[in-house]
Amino acid sequence: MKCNRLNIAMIFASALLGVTSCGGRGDGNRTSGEADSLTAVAELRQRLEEADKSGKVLFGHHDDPVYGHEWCADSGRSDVLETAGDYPAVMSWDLGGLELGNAANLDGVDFGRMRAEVAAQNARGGISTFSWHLYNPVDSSDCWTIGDSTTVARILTDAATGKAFEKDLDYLADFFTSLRDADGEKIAVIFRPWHEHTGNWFWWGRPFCTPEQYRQLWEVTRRGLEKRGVDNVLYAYSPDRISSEEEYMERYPGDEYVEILGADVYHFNGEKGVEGYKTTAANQLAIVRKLADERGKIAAFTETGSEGLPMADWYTSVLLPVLKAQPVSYVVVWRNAHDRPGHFYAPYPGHPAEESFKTFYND
Ligand code: BMA
Repeated sequence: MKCNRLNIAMIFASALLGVTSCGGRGDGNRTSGEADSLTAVAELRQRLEEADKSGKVLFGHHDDPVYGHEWCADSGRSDVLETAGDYPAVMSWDLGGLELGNAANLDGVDFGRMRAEVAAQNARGGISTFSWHLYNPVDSSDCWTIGDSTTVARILTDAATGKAFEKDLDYLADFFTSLRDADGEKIAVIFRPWHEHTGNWFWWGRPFCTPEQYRQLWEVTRRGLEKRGVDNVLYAYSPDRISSEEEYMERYPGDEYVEILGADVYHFNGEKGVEGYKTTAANQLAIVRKLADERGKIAAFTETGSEGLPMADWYTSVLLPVLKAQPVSYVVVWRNAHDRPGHFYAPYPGHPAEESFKTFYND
């Protein structure tokens, strides 16, 4: 597909409906017959591949339409919509707590509402992606409780834990297969399990299992979901910051388990300074880009952001140059918590970063 704009365009949801020639369902190069012959998941893959090659980047925000800075559970709202003027092209969600049979996830998002918002996002032409901050199947402690380093091994070898994990997968499979459009067809989405495993903050992190055990965890997860009829999911692999291709690949589950190669890199205020983040993020994305191209995979910036946006021009001076240097299919910034005033990654109306965010969107 040919794109006539060389610079990055942040494609938001309405653009995906066909206003732009890149990545949208209204792509003039594709006949309706061709589109109809693709499964939903093949079509999602194709759209992401097109976005990935276009030099444009889809913008994503976690929990975008269900709460924002100082509002919660309203309908039709979104801090991104109320600042940039459009819903994000990608909405990110988390399934942590679903496996306990809870009605809402670990951040209080009702799963029924989430399901409805995924359908609304799909109807707008947007995409949804899911992470899973699941509770420990051994003792139901949260994912940041890392005292016991045997959990992954137990999922794989201990009958009782394996059974508990199979139950977790039952809940997950029921949820994924319940994502339906108005015609009752399954909606294709992205799933990004076992994220940031190169860090030491989740029980599946590098210090707490071997590379082989981590790979097996992916295998039981993906094969377990497939066995339960989940055929509407693309899988994303997303290490936290690493410094080499070898490190990126050390625990890679294998090409048969992954469609999207991602990276999570945050800009921690003061940690490394602006140039430190830009260099780290650019290096990371260059590794992702190279490996994705070699393997025929989609490249994505699966999580980033600057908490509280202390720099009013963060979107234009920091994130935009990183994406221009190394475009990928999409970028996701984390949530705007309604109950933690400083915990937000997209601006809200009246925030000093609003103007920079609009410029970023227009670019
Ligand atoms: C973290 C924070 C937490 C949240 C978790 C899962 O980065 O936002 O408050 O519970 O993600 O969404």
